[in-house]
Amino acid sequence: MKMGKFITLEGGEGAGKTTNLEFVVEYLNSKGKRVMVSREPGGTPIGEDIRSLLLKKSKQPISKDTELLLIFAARAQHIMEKILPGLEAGQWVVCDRYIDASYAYQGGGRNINLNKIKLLVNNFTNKLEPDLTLLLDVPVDIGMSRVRERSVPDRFESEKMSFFHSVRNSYLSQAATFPNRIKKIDGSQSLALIQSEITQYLDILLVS
Ligand code: T5A
Repeated sequence: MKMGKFITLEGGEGAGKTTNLEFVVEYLNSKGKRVMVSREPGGTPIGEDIRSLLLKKSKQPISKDTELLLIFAARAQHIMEKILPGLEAGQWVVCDRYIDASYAYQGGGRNINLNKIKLLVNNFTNKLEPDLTLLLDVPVDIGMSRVRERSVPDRFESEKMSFFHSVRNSYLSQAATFPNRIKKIDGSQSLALIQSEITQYLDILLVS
């Protein structure tokens, strides 16, 4: 059976993932691909409930291990209920964030040992890796000013600047470790330049 391809968009807060995800979907549709769009945390009814818990600011602190486990609970459901069935039906799945976000936010940002995260990846993701990850990289101050202009900050967006610097460094180190899969794009450029780079990566995937 011909499987679809799995593409993820990653980056810090306000990097432009959602904006460019729409472009990816339109481009793939224009090439005749059937595309399913999703996001993490979320993507399924259970996952969206978990997302609300994770993003909501509350007086009750969520421990970092609880946060990690909630994210992987949502992910396990997402993979089983939505991503794998979509890929098996030949759809291309385009997802706003996936496993790399856990290494960046929970590993880099929260300083959780990477082996703990790997254990969850190895046991609860069906070993499903993206075919292509577009990492939109922007300096933290640019990303945060975009986000703050837009809406009231959620629980993650309310973290200290040092948290976001660690997240960014962790993403950059993953991109350096997996250059074949993770394509780093300067997200502070104009959308036209960003999308012309994205098109080049998609064209390679379309013929592979
Ligand atoms: N999380 C998630 C974890 O901690 N671990 C995990 O494993 C996972 C999966 C929610 C949170 O969950 C955490 C991390 C997150 O904090 P989210 O909603 O996907 O995840 O994350 P956000 O980063 O909050 O999403 P945002 O919508 O804020 O950022 P985007 O999608 O990167 O940015 P976007 O496209 O909405 O753009 C933001 C603004 O900038 C403008 C846009 O028009 C928009 O107004 N913009 C540009 N302006 C000028 N030039 C450009 N090139 C621009 N690109 C975008």
